[in-house]
Amino acid sequence: MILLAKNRKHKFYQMKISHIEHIGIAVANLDEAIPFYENVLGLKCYAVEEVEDQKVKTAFFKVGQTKIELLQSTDPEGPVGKFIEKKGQGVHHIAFAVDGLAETLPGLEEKGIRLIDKTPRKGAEGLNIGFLHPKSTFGVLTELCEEPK
Ligand code: CMX
Repeated sequence: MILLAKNRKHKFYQMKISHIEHIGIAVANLDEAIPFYENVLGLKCYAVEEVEDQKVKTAFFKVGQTKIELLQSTDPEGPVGKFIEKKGQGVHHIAFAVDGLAETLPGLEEKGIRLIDKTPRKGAEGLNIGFLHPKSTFGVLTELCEEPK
């Protein structure tokens, strides 16, 4: 009953996810992690990019339509530096490709989801991105991404 009422309130808002855009994995050192993905898993690292405002250096691999994004922190006080300090290396976030990111974020906030980014900003590979806080998403840091139009 309560759920029905909630859904009715948000009947004009519909999230449109097409696929998992990437999975972000925090590693201590890219130079040590990349050979595992290339030589053991047989994937090809097609890009290495530093995202200064996120205090990370990233390495990308394609797995079908989805990518693996390795994240090495460039600053112990950055989000990935703090994550590794607290939890160690491992899965850091999951990113979904969505249509209409700018409309999606306020729609989620209206649903009571805690946003890290209230409006889209630029992420790796030129995508527009927005993060949802892990305390609102059952412990999984969740990113939404959209190709710029
Ligand atoms: N996944 C799940 N939980 C996480 C987390 C993650 N990746 N990062 C932090 N947390 C949890 C912590 O464990 C902690 O939980 P407890 O309070 O239960 O201990 C809580 O969130 C707060 O953590 P914190 O260490 O105090 O860190 P902050 O609150 O300063 O920051 C967060 C946490 C998620 C808001 C911050 O990391 C952030 O803004 N992340 C989004 C940006 C980002 O991660 N950028 C790097 C990737 C960039 C890219 O892909 O290009």
